[in-house]
Amino acid sequence: MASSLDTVAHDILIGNDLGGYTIPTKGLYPYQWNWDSVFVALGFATFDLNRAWRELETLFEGQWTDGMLPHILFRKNDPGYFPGPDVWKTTHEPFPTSGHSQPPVAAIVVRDLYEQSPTPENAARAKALFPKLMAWHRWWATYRDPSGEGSVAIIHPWESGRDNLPDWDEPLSLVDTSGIEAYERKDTTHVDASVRPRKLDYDRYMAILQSGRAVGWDPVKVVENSPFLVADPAITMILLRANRDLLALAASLGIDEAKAEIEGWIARLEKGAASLWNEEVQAFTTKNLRSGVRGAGVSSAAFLAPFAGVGTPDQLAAMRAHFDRIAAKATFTVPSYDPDYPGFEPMRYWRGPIWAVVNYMIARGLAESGDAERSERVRADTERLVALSGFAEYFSPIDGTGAGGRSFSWTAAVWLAWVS
Ligand code: 2M8
Repeated sequence: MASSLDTVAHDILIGNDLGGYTIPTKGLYPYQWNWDSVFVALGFATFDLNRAWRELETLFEGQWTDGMLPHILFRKNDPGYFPGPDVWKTTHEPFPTSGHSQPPVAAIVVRDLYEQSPTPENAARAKALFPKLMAWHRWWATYRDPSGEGSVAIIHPWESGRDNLPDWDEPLSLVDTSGIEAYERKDTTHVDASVRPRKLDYDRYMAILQSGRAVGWDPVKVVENSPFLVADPAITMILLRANRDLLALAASLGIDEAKAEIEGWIARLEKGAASLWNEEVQAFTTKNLRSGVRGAGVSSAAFLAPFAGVGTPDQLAAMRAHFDRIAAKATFTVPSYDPDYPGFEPMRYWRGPIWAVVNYMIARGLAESGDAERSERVRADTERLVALSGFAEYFSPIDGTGAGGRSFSWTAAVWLAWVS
């Protein structure tokens, strides 16, 4: 029988549905976001599979001709969000978008939806999305491995989805902000500034955005021109996982001609993920491709290794040791950043708070790799957080306080698909 929180979660998804696509939350994020929509589809799939497919289909309406799937789709202008379409100045038709991408979780969920109900009708929908997924994954492979090491490089912290992660501090410190245009933030009119990125971060975000805009968002020139170019273990591992699911989907759908190309991507990403092992931190961390400097602490990305199917036995043992140390210290798992690291801030966005969608991926990987105990700890903690603070955007790992936007779509979706 559905609990009252299930009903609330269901109503949040319905309430944030603007007609075939869903916004993350009203006010703060009034557009369709890339990885938010994918998790939202998982939530819809628990009560309306047709609507779940629709979410993914509308998301891919934003795909560029070069294969890139943007991080925001601006279907209609909303002055409550900054930076909007007039700042990005992209040329996608029939509606504008942002100029870079976000974590490529879509193939994972397309496989889930198809396997939930492998009818001829759902096979047709999966087959229609398949070439679009291929084009997006090919875009990452073509343009985002400038080091040739196999890891995925991002050109903006927003592309990582983990906007103000402490690991971006060093690469961001090299970004020249002297040429930025005057701008006015809108996020801090919706939520408290103390739980959002700082002004200095936003200045740097704007400088990077302007560098992409200056080259017309050309995929090669963007990488050459960006003052920020960092290999991200989270995107590397998510793309690896997504390619494994894409390969399995190709096999179920009988699309044999895609096999060799996807296998090639998988081999490269396995090498790339391995290259991000940081011996000093004993975890997979970021790498600044401009300065060579490695991320100095353990972020939640480190725990995605089982989800991606990477890590030697020693590396996975080190990951479990970090998990147990952090779990003993924090009341709730999994903080976005190590509470023992000086850059940790329990309420400031991606510098410490817990995100239900990241917990979902971590727990799913742990369960799949046979670690039922740690997986259940993450699930139960997520359940306690929502019971305590509702469907917040993110939560303090120390006392469970909710922060950011409320009635948040992906928190509700993950609740329905996994927690409850
Ligand atoms: C946050 O990012 C946006 C920019 O993309 C923002 O702060 O304006 C991040 O948490 C990101 O991962 C998420 O997709 C987005 C919408 O929930 O909000």
